[in-house]
Amino acid sequence: IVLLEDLAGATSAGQFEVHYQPTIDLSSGTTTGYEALLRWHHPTRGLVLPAEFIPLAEEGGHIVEIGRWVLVEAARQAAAWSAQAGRPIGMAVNLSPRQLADDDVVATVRAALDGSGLPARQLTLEVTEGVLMHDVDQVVGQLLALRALGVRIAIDDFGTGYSSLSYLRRLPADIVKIDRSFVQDLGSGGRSTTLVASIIELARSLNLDVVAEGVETPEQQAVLGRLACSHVQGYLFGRPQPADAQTPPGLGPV
Ligand code: G
Ligand code: G
Ligand code: MN
Ligand code: NA
Repeated sequence: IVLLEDLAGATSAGQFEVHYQPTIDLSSGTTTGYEALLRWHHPTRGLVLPAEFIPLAEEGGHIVEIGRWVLVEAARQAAAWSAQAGRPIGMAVNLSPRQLADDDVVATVRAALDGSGLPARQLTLEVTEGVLMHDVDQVVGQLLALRALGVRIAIDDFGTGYSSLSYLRRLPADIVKIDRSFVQDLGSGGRSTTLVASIIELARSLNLDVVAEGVETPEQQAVLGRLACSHVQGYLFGRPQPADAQTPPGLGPV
């Protein structure tokens, strides 16, 4: 309850910080972009992770203002890294259901792009099955309008929902992010390897890019390489960190 009240002034008080986790092209080993992951430096509680405050911010509606700030910040950072690297650096930003249901979301995204100069194709918006708990036609309409700007849509935590295949049918998407629970079990002899192989194949036939999340071991990386997974994310390649703690993406191998 204290947290919910504290959320109201947190954005203007500068208590939020974006951490960035690299996304790697598995065949070349280069960083192609980053995922923006929000952190809250609470004045008395210290670091609060999104699992604790995003649900509250959803409920209280603060997520719209917070999300706007994240988009502006992340787009600006991606534009700066792209200039530094001399090549396009992508940025993925998580959008919660309430943000996507907001009438202003398209204008918000466009403003973040315009303000930063980041080309729209370098921005990915990540959504989960939760968005389908709102009016499906409205959500699909918003996603189509966002895509019309040129941004890409990723289905996050893919495979964990009750009807992941139906999201692929209903949501306009460009990327699937394989949930880390599948990746964790890779190579352990269970069914996960077959499931991940199937997701990658499915994505390929639908012309979608794939990002495997939560890669922590060289063994998992090797299996994903054999399965020709295009992109990976995980502690093995980099933890979410502040921008100034990152190796600038243009400067040397990752
Ligand atoms: O590292 P991690 O604890 O950062 O993230 C936990 C969850 O919080 C993830 O499911 C992620 O999608 C969500 N999350 C992180 N940053 C943001 C954000 O800026 N906006 C929204 N809506 N969700 C976020
Ligand atoms: O739900 P979403 O995919 O947006 O959130 C990503 C979450 O996964 C964040 O909380 C991030 O910190 C976490 N994460 C990223 N890489 C790894 C990893 O290799 N292992 C584990 N356990 N968590 C990870
Ligand atoms: Mn995500
Ligand atoms: Na995810």
